[in-house]
Amino acid sequence: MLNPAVPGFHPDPSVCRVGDDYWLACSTFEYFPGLPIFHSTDAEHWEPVGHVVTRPGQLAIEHVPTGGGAWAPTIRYHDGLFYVTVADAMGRGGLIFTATDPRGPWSDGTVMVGADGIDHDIAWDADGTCYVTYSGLILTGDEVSKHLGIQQVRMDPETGRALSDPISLWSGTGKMFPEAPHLYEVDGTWYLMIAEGGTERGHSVSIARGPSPEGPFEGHPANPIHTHRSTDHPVQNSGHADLVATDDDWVMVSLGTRPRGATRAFAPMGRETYQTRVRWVDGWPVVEPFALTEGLPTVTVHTDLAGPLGPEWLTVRDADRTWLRHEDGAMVLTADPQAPPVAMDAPRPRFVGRRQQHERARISAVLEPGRGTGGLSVRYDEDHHYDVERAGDVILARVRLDQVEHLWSAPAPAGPVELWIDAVPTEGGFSSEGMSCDIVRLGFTTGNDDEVEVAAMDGRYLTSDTCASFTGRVWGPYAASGEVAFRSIDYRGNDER
Ligand code: 6LW
Repeated sequence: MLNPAVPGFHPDPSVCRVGDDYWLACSTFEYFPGLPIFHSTDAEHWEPVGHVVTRPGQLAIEHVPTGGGAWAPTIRYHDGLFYVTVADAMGRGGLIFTATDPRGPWSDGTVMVGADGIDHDIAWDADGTCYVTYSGLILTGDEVSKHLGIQQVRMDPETGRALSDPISLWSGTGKMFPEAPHLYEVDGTWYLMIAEGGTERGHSVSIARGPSPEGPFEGHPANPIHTHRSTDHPVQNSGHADLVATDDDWVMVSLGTRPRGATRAFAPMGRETYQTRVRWVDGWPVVEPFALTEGLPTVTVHTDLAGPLGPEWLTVRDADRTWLRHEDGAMVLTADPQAPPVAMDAPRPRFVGRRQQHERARISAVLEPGRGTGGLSVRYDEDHHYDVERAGDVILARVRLDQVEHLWSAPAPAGPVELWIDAVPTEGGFSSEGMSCDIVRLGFTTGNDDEVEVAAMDGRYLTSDTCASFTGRVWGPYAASGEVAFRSIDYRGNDER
């Protein structure tokens, strides 16, 4: 099967089928728009078709900490309505969104009461009773990070109110962080599939079965049904899975990372969506290992900034984007006068970015002269980003790693300037560079098409293994002061190994 199925940071995938259409949703944390929806007619090739969260107020991400916000949706269909359940972590809490068309618009989101946790699954039995099964991780208060295992309530999906007290269900084989529960009824038997081991290198998928949606569940004697831990598989951290039946067999979607370097320690793009086939043997699913697809073509995307940006362009904790406009064929970003001295240190920077989706990637943007300062950034979060910026008559390259800021500079050419950021995978080997995933080059192109590299920085410090597990690199233009006009943006990526 094509892998990655959805490259770039698209973790915690959930999938459902309605007729001949398959729909997939992923986490987006502090980014907006939130919870992308993908469509497929073959459960292998996925096309972005919209987002659940497209309006202020659907999530409360404006002030969530890094990695807070939209965690782990479940997408399901019941009685003519699509449902997406999700935890707005450190925001509104557990939510139920509904839509008649998964392309949108989706509802404002109903807060769940009585189902405190994350990774809410939603399922119905033949009588129409609704069950919300979730991971009982406590996110706030004195017991923050305490884990109550896999829990379940009966739920009124219209009001969001639990109709029963939480019951504890089978919670795996004893690995840490039992989460990502999903319920399935297959030929009269109920299956409870979960992730356990944590979303890093110990991640795995386990399953149990029982006579009812409330159990009791008996664990598969051959758990985990899927893991890549301790293997040399190029995709690691795989887990947090969902299952869907196709005409011929079943498909499992799962998150995974592509760590690189001599010891495969660093994954620049964070957790992506992968997929593989599943067949049922003796009443248990057998999951085929997934393989990376070789020889995919280079992807080039030219974004004309005269008109509105596509849905792949994200802002950070910011749903209104009043500071972004299109004028005279350019995109104009207005800086925040209240911003910190380093614009990309802001929790809500005047930045709009797209995911890095390839191991070798380059982004470039033509910056018009005058009016203000700004540039291009590759961001993991407000404490970890690399920027290339035009500031008056100099081009700055900046590395921000927590309290450390380092700058390089070069004279800026007159007139419009093309800024670029280039992620170049290392060749491996046991040199310092070879131990890393890639080198991130920051520079500009002169009017004579000469490339000037202002700085080259080790990319290991912008990965899900060093910054934080949940998101991935997002690259794009930002404004630091005044107004900054960008004429065009180009992205080029490939996965040559
Ligand atoms: C997600 C949970 C997890 O809700 O992290 O580590 C959370 N695993 O399943 C965000 O991805």
